[in-house]
Amino acid sequence: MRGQFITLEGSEGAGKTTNLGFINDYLVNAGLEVLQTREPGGTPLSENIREILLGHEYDGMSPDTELLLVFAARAEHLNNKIIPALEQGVTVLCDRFTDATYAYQGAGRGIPTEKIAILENWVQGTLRPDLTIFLDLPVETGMKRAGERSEPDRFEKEQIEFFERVRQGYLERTRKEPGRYRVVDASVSLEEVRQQLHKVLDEFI
Ligand code: Z5A
Repeated sequence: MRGQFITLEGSEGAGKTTNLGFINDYLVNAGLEVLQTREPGGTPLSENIREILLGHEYDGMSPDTELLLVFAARAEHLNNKIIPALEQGVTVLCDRFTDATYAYQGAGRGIPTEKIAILENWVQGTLRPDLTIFLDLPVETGMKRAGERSEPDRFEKEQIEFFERVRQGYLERTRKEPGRYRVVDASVSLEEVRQQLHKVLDEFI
C-alpha cells in the first residue's frame, strides 16, 4: 500500500522546524516508517537549488526564474526521493511543498495561479499531499520570532506586506480544500501548539 504524504506549512517563523521532530516522533510511535524531508531541497541537486533560492547572490532574480527553480528542485525531489518512498509504503513528512509555491510565488510575488497549476500538474501528475498542516499566526509575531533566530535569507528580507499576502494565500487555500488541510493556531505556547498537533494526528491516523 502506498505511504501517506504529509506536508507541514506555515508563514515566517510559525514553528515548523520546532515541531517537525514532534510530528515525526508521533508517527514513528504510531508504528509508521517515516521519511522526513524538506523543500526546497531533499536531494543533493535540490539542496543546491535551495542555496540559489535562499542566498543573496541573485537578489534580483525574476519571479518566473524563482518559480521554475522551485519546480526544478521539486521534480528532482519527487522522482528520486518522495515517490520511491511512498511506493514502498513509507510515510513521507515534508517541510513545505507546493502550497508554499502558491503562497510565496503566487500570492506573494503575484504569479497567476493558473501558471503554477500547469507546473504542478506537469511535475506531480496527480500526486497531492494526503494531509497538510498549516501553522498559522499573525505575521508580526512570526517575523519577531524568526528575527530573533538567525540572519535573514532572501525571502526573510521581504517587507511585512509580502508576508501578509503569503498568509492570506495560505488561508485561502485552506478554505477551498478543507478536507486536506488542518489549520493549527501557532500563536500560542509551544505546549498548546503540540496539543493541537496531537489532536490533528490522532484524527488522521
Ligand atoms: N519557498 C518558496 O518560496 N516556495 C516554495 O515552493 C517552497 C519554499 C517550498 C525556506 O523555507 C523558504 O523557501 C521560505 C519559503 C520559500 N522562506 N521564507 N520565509 P523554510 O521552511 O526552510 O524556512 P522558513 O520559512 O524561513 O522557516 P523558518 O523561518 O525556519 O520558520 P519555522 O521553521 O516555521 O520557525 P522555527 O524556526 O521553528 O521557529 C522560529 C522561532 O520561534 C524559534 O526561535 C522557535 O524557538 C520559536 N518558536 C517556535 N514556536 C514557538 C511558540 N509556540 N512560542 C514561542 N516561540 C516559538
